[in-house]
Amino acid sequence: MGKALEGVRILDFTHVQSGPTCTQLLAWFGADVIKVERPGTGDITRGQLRDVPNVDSLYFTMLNHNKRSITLDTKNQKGKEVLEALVKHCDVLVENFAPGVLDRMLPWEKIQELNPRMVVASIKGFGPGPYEDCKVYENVAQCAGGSASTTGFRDGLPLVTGAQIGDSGTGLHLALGIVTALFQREKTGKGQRVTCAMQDGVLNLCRVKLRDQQRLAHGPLKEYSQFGEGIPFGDAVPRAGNDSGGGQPGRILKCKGWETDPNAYIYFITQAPVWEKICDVIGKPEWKSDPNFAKPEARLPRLNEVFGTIEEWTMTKTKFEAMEILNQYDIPCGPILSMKEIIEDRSLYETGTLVEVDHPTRGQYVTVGSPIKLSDSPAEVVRSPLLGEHTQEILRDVLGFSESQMEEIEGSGALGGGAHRIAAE
Ligand code: CAO
Repeated sequence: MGKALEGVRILDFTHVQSGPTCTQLLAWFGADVIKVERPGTGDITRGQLRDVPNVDSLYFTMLNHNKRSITLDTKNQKGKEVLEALVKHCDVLVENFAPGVLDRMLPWEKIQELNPRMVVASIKGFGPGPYEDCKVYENVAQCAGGSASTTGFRDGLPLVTGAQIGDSGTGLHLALGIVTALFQREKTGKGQRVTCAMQDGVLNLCRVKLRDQQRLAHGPLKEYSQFGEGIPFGDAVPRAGNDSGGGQPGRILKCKGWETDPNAYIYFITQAPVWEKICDVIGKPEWKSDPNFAKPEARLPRLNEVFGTIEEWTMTKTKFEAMEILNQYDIPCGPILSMKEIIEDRSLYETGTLVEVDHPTRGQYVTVGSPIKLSDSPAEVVRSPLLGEHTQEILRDVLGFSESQMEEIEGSGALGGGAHRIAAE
């Protein structure tokens, strides 16, 4: 059996992170992703945060696997003709330009005229409204989508998170929108526009905080530590530190070695069904019948005492020892893993979650493989393309241009004066 998205061809105008995560996902599942890049520079991330001189950055390589690259100046007359030919030969156009750029490059009406089956998918920072014309990067989206105001500690600044929920999160949303539109096209024969605003994507991932905003009207949020500390709530959802966002209270607790190891911690959840086991493990069997601790509701005002006592126990164990013991009793918990620990975990390579990739100019590096595993369409990770590596191949094999047509296009400067050839060599 072939790959799930085999036969789907994507015209990829994405750059930086949000859009490329989306098209990388589709490429993993077998779509032919043709990344169109500006001659000379290409995706700006090729040169950003470089660790090795003159080599595509990890920023770029880790977001652009399994794609082909063509350099094309879409502002050049011949380049425009190539672009229109590509539209006719592709199923989906994906872009995350600043607002208005695609309309200037190739308006929706023109795309429909060229290829009524085409799905056009866009990421923007904001949806229609007061901010629709704004350019947006990851942390702007985290701030505008409600994440930053609810992340961090009550007495500290709003915090952005290391998880790229604005960029990669929106890319994921868009990928689902694209396959959904393709599924509908099977029935209607028509393409449609798919749009995802990064603010909306972040908010979708922060919906439990919007839940809490509405619960505030009916009283304090008792599972928040500040309730037990007697600190009144204001009119907006506060930052909750490491409190669990759900109905089972949780905290990050110190483990053996925390004084010197910044990651010697464990996340511990006092799940109600295993409360009695927790009491036994931490040496507090009397809490099982104590009215102040026996029932979840009774524990809520005492979370500092509960977790303080549990922490006295976790501090006698390393995070891995604690994990091993707690798992025997089905007590939900998780070690705080550093990126160093993750990259050294061989079991993640066995599942394809981490992958070692060979790159012609960089050598070997590690990347994150597909977190979505399809039994009949395994996602093999193929290195990212060099700038313009597939320009000739795409003009010839996808668009069917003859040698003389290709020479004419090349002569017009639309491909960047041969820069693609040099890069490919
Ligand atoms: N040939 C010729 N011109 C090209 C081209 C090509 N192959 N590819 C792009 N361009 C041109 C565009 O046509 C546009 O020109 P005009 O403004 O004259 O029409 C120009 O490049 C700029 O594109 P851009 O606005 O997308 O790039 P930017 O650096 O100004 O902005 C960003 C970058 C990310 C802020 C903006 O694209 C954006 O807001 N995108 C939407 C939100 C998003 O995805 N943000 C996440 C990025 S990851 O953190």
